[in-house]
Amino acid sequence: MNASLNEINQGIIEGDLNTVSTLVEKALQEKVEPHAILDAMTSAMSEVGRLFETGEYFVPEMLVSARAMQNGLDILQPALTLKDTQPKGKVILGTVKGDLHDIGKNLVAILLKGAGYKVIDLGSDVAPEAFVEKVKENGKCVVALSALLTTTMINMKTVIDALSTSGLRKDVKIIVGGAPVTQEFSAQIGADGYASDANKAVRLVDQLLAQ
Ligand code: B1M
Repeated sequence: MNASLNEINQGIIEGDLNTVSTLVEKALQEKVEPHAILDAMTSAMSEVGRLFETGEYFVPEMLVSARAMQNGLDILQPALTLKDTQPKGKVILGTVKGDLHDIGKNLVAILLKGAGYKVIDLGSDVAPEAFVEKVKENGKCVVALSALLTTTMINMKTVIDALSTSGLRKDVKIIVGGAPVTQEFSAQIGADGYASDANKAVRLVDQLLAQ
């Protein structure tokens, strides 16, 4: 990792809120490849997770690191997004009920926008009824569900069931992702596909809409 990427990585681990935005801005000015900046940022969050698991970090430390990461993403986003293109399709995206983790979901949103999709981001801790309402408003689309907790991933099935009960399941393709989610779980709950990271989520949406 080069020196500026290393500084960004450390800034996120240490939860250095203002420094991270400034460093990302500087790296972009120095023409560092935006995806390399993103990789340095996501690997910092994995390290934060490791520090939490080993008891060196607690929830407040995780929270400031997450804020530093989000500040950096806000600066990076324009460099990863296509401008003035006709949308290729619509994606309704959210982290499921009970789950506040939104960075992975935000990354999926940024890369989908970057690939030319219109993204309707419902945020985190989203109730199944909110997905149903948005699908009713928007018609045929992709519904993309994120979950980071083993205790909330089952709420993805609740969303799928709510869409089926409302008669909307046939109008949507449903994709799922997030650290505890697997291909097997995706098949088990009746989703149309699983992606292990945000880049793969974009490729999966491309494939599903091409069918
Ligand atoms: Co939380 N947390 N957290 N946390 N947190 C994890 C997830 C955890 C693994 C940490 C650990 O123990 N090592 C653990 C979960 C254990 C489990 O269930 N197996 C955990 C826990 C336990 C908790 C609390 C319960 C802690 C507590 O209160 N005691 C609590 C729960 C709150 C709640 O949600 N109800 C909690 C709270 C928090 C904070 C609020 C402090 C903060 C989140 C802030 C925020 O998001 N705004 C936080 C953080 C930051 C983390 C870690 C450290 C980092 C998550 C992250 O942003 N990663 C995390 C540890 C870890 O992941 N190693 C942890 C970076 C992000 C880019 O990766 O989100 O995985 P990720 O997204 C990836 C892929 O998963 C995928 O693409 C991305 C990469 O390209 N992906 C998709 C994600 N969504 C996708 C959707 C798709 C496709 C791919 O298609 C739709």
